[in-house]
Amino acid sequence: MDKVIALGDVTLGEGVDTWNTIIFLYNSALKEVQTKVEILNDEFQQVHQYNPIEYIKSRIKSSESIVKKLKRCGHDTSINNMVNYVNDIAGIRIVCSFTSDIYRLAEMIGRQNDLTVISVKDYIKHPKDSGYKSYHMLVTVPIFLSDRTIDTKVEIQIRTMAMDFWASLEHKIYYKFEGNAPKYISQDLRECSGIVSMLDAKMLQLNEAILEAKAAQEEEAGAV
Ligand code: 0O2
Repeated sequence: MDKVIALGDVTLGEGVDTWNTIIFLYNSALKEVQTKVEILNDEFQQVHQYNPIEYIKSRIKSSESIVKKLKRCGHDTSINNMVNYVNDIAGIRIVCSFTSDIYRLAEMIGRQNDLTVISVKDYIKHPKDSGYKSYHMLVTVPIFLSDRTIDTKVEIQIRTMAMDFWASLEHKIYYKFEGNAPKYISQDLRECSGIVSMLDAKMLQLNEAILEAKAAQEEEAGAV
């Protein structure tokens, strides 16, 4: 097999052609990871008659957002810097019903042989000051081209529907105020984040109670 190289180790030019090649690679990486996740979900459905995933969204970060992020982190705007310092150019968001599904999926993703997990940030066990909760995995996936193989980064965010609802709203507010939202709004958002956790815990508990009740009913029916 050809040598596998990391995208960050490739010497990159700064022209339109390089840009297009890079975006092609990130798009290919997104497709690869999305397919893997869909297969895991289908397998789970087949074995356990249950889908851990409610929906999946994927996107390539816009050039404006990439430039903003580079500047925010004090880097010059170059294609090399974008590849080396912006980890979420290719991003996939997996939205689950229950918190337990998040960890189950993360484990299944981590066990995929051809994915390399670079880092994990558990903002569920350790929420951000804003109240943000989500499970982030930075992985690389090999993209097999005709003459070489390039390991390409994808950020995977896994969260519940309630966490996703909160994060979408907070994202809108954050950007409206460019990070300077009035204190009472940030405070309210943190409180809402607590409510999200309570809702997630209650829904998980309810689901477990439903499964137990159903199993008991079936056992009873079988005994008759
Ligand atoms: P956008 O506009 O959503 O793309 P890193 O270099 O990876 O260590 P980074 O990128 O800050 O540093 O990593 P992190 O913390 O994993 O955040 C990556 C993404 O998670 C963000 O991308 C957001 O999408 C999301 N995120 C992180 N914190 C928050 C938060 O407090 N609120 C919301 N709503 N989303 C958050 P971007 O590029 O910052 O933003």
